[in-house]
Amino acid sequence: MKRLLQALGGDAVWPPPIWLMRQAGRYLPEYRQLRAETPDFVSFCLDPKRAADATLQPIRRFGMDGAILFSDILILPWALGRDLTFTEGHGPRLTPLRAVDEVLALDKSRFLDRVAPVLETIGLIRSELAQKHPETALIGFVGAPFTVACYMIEGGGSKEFAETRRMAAASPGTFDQLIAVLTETSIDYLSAQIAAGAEAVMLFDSWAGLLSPTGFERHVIGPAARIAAAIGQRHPGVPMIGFPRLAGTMIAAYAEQAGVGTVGMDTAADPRVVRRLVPEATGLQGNLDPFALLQGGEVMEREARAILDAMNNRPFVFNLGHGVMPPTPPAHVAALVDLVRGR
Ligand code: 1CP
Repeated sequence: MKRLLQALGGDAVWPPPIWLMRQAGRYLPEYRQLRAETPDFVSFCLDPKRAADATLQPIRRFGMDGAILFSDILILPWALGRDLTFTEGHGPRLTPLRAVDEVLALDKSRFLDRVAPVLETIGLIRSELAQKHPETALIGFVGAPFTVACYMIEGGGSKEFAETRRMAAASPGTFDQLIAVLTETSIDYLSAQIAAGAEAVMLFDSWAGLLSPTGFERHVIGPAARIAAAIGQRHPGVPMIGFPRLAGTMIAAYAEQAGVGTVGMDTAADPRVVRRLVPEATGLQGNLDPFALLQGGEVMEREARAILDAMNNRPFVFNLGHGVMPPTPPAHVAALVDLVRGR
């Protein structure tokens, strides 16, 4: 069995498998070149040949244990009929969603047709992996409902997501309906990704840490538990990773109740403490500081070894605490892979 799938299945594989969030992206010259051919980012994500190529670039260079589908968490709202553009330097822009009518108008009947190119991408990736990188497993993903709702309501990125949190408090009926639609469509989308060839799936809840404990239980743990239960029923044995970023002490409740087999730790989480907080059976993933990777050398080595020491003899997947930063030298990534593999 592929080492990543073994670890996600609950085995303490050592040395641990490694892949990195945002391992495909602007720090790679070959990515910048490929990306320049399609200035529109949504079109790039929906171009199966190019998206498969972007997915495979870090695998060809570093031989990671996991390949993550090249796409974006905002393709789901786009497929549900929301306008989406990515502007250079500003990140994503969506038409802000503020009214219950707009939730009711989300096009749940045709969204799977609109993501057909993404499913085709998955098939292309799997065939190249089978031929050239038989040890690498393909990870599919969605944004978790709360994080996707943040971008849909706010209309783009934000530090505080004030409108989103205001809606959750002031119009809980509307907010819950949006979360419910995102939960149901995420289940169908992940299920379609698995049917197309994804071997594991991940839920990115990048903004989970904005919520109070009660909000976290309701909008982060609740939807994750529904998604994990449905995927477990439809696709027994396909592992799921949940990443409730900046969850703090709520990582314990998430690990116990969300029903995902593996929990991603963010940069701020202390792996020695998390190890004690979460049940033995839960796998962990993370959490090297992306700035330590950017720095490389002794800083990176010291930080990476501390994580490895804390995770010894536990089902574990080495990763970053958040995505690779664009100025990161690719040589630092190669050195990290060697270090984790004990070479
Ligand atoms: O021009 C470019 O190349 C755009 C940069 C970029 C890339 C490379 C964006 C825009 N998205 C992606 C790909 C991507 N996004 C992947 C697949 C590639 C990989 O990981 O190797 C994945 C899994 C994501 C997930 C994603 N998109 C998240 C969750 C993880 C996280 O980083 O917290 C989020 C929050 C997004 C939204 C998004 N898309 C892009 C940007 C710049 C952002 C962040 C916007 C913001 O809040 O500032």
